[in-house]
Amino acid sequence: MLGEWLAAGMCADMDWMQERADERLDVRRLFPGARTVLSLAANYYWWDPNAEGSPISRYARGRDYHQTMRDRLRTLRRTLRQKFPGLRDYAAVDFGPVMERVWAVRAGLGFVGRNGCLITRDFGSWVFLATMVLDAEVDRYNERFVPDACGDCTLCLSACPTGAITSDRRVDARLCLSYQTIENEQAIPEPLRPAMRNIVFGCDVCQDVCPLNAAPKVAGSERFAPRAVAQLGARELAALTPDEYQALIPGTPLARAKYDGLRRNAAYALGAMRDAGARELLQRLAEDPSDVVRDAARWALEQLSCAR
Ligand code: B12
Ligand code: SF4
Ligand code: SF4
Repeated sequence: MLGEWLAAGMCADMDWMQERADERLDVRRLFPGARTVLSLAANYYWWDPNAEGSPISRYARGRDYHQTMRDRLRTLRRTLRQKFPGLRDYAAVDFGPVMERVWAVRAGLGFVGRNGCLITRDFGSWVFLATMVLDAEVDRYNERFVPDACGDCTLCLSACPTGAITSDRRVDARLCLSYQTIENEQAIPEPLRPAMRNIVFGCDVCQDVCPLNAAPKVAGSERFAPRAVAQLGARELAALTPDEYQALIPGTPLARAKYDGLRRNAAYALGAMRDAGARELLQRLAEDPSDVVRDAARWALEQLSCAR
């Protein structure tokens, strides 16, 4: 399935998905001697009335989850090695060449829904995944899989603002606003921009509409609590100064978009929302030294001039 997704070009310009595809498909190539895969999920859902309505997707509102999950993996490694000295492992969160959702399904943590997300029984899809490969066999491995609970529902398919979800549960990154706002460093393709209404970093639309996410539980760790940046709207994000950026963004997932990428996204969002109150700010950004910010602000100003 990964091969078809790559061959169809659905990974957009994420070349790193192509480069180590053989290791992704077989952990024994990634970690010779692999005998067991442990799959871990952590609930990150958080309710903070000041952050509801933020244009930043939920996963990115708190401290960078890579660090939190790595810390947890380190603790697990220490515990395992105390009990089993000499045990070797390979551990990964997100960036490692590991099919984390596939392993989570095999480990019985959940199933992959029509929106392409791993959905757990207890926490819906608001979970981060991490994977640890061991060079030893466990006594018992999972044999009970979580059944598909999508049934006849197709809410995520119709809600996706860009039609990025295919009928066979794949996400075409080229059309996905999560990819566009996080990974794409160039201008976002024009046909997708009007869909960026209140979407500045990441996208939660296909998870927000999911009935299996209707009763979320708040995460147990303060590390997932939204930071001050989650109280800002698209206008404030577009207007961030370098000093404000330094105070608010490092240590959160938002740092991946960098200063210009974040302001670029926010300018598109203001244009998509036809926010007339942002005209002056957009006029200033239309003269910004950054090409991507300038272009986004000019596009946004054009949207204001066609506003009814
Ligand atoms: C590339 C990537 C993206 C890309 C492409 C998304 C995609 N769906 O492929 C982009 C940038 C768009 C993206 C977006 C998001 N991502 Co992302 N992403 C990844 C990454 C690095 C690789 C995913 C991958 O291999 N894709 C290729 C496709 C073909 O594989 P797949 O997604 O695993 O899906 C296949 C399998 O699930 C398989 N399958 C389904 N059921 C079964 C059953 C069995 C038995 C088997 C064998 C296979 C199988 O069929 C699917 C289609 O082929 C993973 C981390 C990792 N290393 O795995 C994080 C990861 C998947 N992302 C994550 C998150 C949180 C997100 C976002 C929610 C962030 C956001 N809010 O904006 C969105 C969600 C978008 C969506 N609807 O999927 C989490 C997923 C958490 C979850 N509950 O599922 C991960 C696991 C990161 C992590 N460590 O927590 N992401
Ligand atoms: S994350 Fe947004 S753009 Fe991507 S598939 Fe889901 S709803 Fe569509
Ligand atoms: S919205 Fe419906 S179809 Fe989509 S993942 Fe949730 S239950 Fe499945």
